[in-house]
Amino acid sequence: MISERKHITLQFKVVIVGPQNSGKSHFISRLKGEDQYNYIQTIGVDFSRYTQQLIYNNTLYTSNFILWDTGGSIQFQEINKAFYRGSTAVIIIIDINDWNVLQIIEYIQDIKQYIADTQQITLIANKTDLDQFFNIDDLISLVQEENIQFQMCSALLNKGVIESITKLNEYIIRIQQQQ
Ligand SMILES: Nc1nc2c(ncn2[C@@H]2O[C@H](COP(=O)(O)OP(=O)(O)O)[C@@H](O)[C@H]2O)c(=O)[nH]1
Ligand SMILES: [Mg+2]
Repeated sequence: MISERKHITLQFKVVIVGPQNSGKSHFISRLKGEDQYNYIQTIGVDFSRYTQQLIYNNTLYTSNFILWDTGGSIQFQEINKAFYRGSTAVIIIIDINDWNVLQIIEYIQDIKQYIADTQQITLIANKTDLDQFFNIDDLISLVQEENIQFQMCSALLNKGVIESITKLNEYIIRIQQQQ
């Protein structure tokens, strides 16, 4: 007898933070399948939805991401803390050409003050197309120690964007299956 595949629908809030101009809104525009990104500075927070289906352990998962795209620069990090409430995951998008390892780690530590251990952090190093970034080996080992997922992408070239979200989705589903 062929067993029927289970279908589970999930919905989770994901907050996207990072310094101004790191590519957060461009990243989301790619997820939404837009070919052209028209730059508009994000004021406050923009909301979008992204749905992805995955089969995991013979179960079909439909994951509805509610994405909170936060505006503002690093000085306003304090303001973002209210946004983290109730989120399953926090995606930090940085411009990899802009910052060194120390600056990135400091930024992550700052955010960690405001979120619980159960909220997954994914670090996304964007703008890999510019090719001016440092050797990332140190960064990778540091984030692994902190149980943070790491992805690289170029929103401009639409490379690694879907992969980043898929990896996060798989992680969330795995955790959910363990519960
Ligand atoms: N070269 C390059 N530019 C990018 C990339 N992603 C975003 N940008 C550009 O960087 C600028 C800021 O992007 P935006 O998404 O608005 O930044 P936000 O402030 O983090 O939302 C825009 O001109 C984007 O087109 C990328 O991967 N590579
Ligand atoms: Mg923006």
